[in-house]
Amino acid sequence: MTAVSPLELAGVAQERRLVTEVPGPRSRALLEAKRSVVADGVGTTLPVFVESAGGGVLVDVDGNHLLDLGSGIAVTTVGHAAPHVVERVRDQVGAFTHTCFMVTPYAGYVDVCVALAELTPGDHRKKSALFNSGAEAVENAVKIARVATGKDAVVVLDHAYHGRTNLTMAMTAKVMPYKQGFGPFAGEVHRVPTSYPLLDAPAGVDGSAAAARAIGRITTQVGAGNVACVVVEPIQGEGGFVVPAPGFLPAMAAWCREHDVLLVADEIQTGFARTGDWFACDHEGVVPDLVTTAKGMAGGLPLAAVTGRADVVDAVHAGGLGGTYGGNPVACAAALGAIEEMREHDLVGRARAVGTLVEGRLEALAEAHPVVVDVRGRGAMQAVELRRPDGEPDPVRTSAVAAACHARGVVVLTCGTWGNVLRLLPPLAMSDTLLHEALDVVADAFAATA
Ligand code: PLZ
Repeated sequence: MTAVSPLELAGVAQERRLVTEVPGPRSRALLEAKRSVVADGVGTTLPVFVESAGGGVLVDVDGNHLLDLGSGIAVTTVGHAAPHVVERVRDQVGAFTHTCFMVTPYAGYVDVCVALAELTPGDHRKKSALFNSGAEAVENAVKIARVATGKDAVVVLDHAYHGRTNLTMAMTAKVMPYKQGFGPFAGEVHRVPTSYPLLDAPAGVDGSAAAARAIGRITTQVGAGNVACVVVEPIQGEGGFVVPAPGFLPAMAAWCREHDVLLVADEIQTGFARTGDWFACDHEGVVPDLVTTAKGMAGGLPLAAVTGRADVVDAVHAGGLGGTYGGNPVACAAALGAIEEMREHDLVGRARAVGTLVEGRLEALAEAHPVVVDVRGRGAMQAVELRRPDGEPDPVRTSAVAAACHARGVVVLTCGTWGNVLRLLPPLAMSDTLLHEALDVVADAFAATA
């Protein structure tokens, strides 16, 4: 699929067009207003205020058309206003907006759980519970794992990101900005080394050696008999788009199985077609006991889930899981629409094609600019890591490149423990033509900041 035509674009012209500087005067005025009433703790990557969006294009209040290589942090995988999402959400809002599933249920919630059981890794019997945000899903996966195993300890990896709530802050690695000053954090969270091929090189290509290192740490410092779950992002998101060396995840999964430890895959950023599989675990045939999902699942509406082995999920007593809004009917309608788009337009295949295109362009960048020391990712989740000639991370150049992209009308995001990774997460509704144009801009941004 090279054209965008199968996906409705909400009347938004699919082009980059700048009519003012970025941000323009209207956005700057709104930014002033934001400053006076919105908490400073809520940051802004690029202060253009959006008025409409469709396909791969954001239109701001000044009339600028920006190309979106961020998808609102991996959320608008199907585009910003995909027809099945819009249609189902409209119908649902017209019918009813809320009952609370725990009070009087509705079919949409059950339908989403059916889809989750079908699509998540493994063909065992699965059950799900729905929540509002990724962090809430991770919290609940830990609750379930603790009840199901009767154990307390949670093992997480270096560079992990799992959220901003108290437990998930403890699980997240990076202190600034996520944890600084917000402690004390939840207990019984233990961090072990992960597989980071660039930094582990040359041994880094051996995923089983990296797993042995992690397992050694768990064994000596936590004790397998105390561990409820090991939580992994199959490709790390905020931590730097770190793809573990082949064999790492299968070895961790095998160790978990052997020791009555549950493997929780946090697929909140990687899930739902993003990586060119339905889930990133599928790539190596890893079947986790529990999977957390959110983001791309619901085409922009807030919805998250924990899906897992029925016997594990059902270890929790009735009433132990829930929340007022979890699995809100409008969000469920959006998820059903987003999944329909993914199935109808083979967005899993499209993500692979996007991966090939983007990776090729990034490899060319790496050849031209020695600051790019690694090109990595899978499918429509690709990144470059930037380091100085002395090998130290280069967050300064990374932000300069991002700023240069923004000024030219292309939205890109950074990530990584050292802020030295430029990541690309285009909507899968974006055409090859627009992707190439956006990548031309990224290349210009590298040249302009050299
Ligand atoms: N797990 C793997 O990527 C969210 C956070 C951005 P919520 N990532 C974007 C920010 O600065 O807050 C994420 C994730 C993984 C969990 C989460 C948390 O999901 O929906 O943001 O709570």
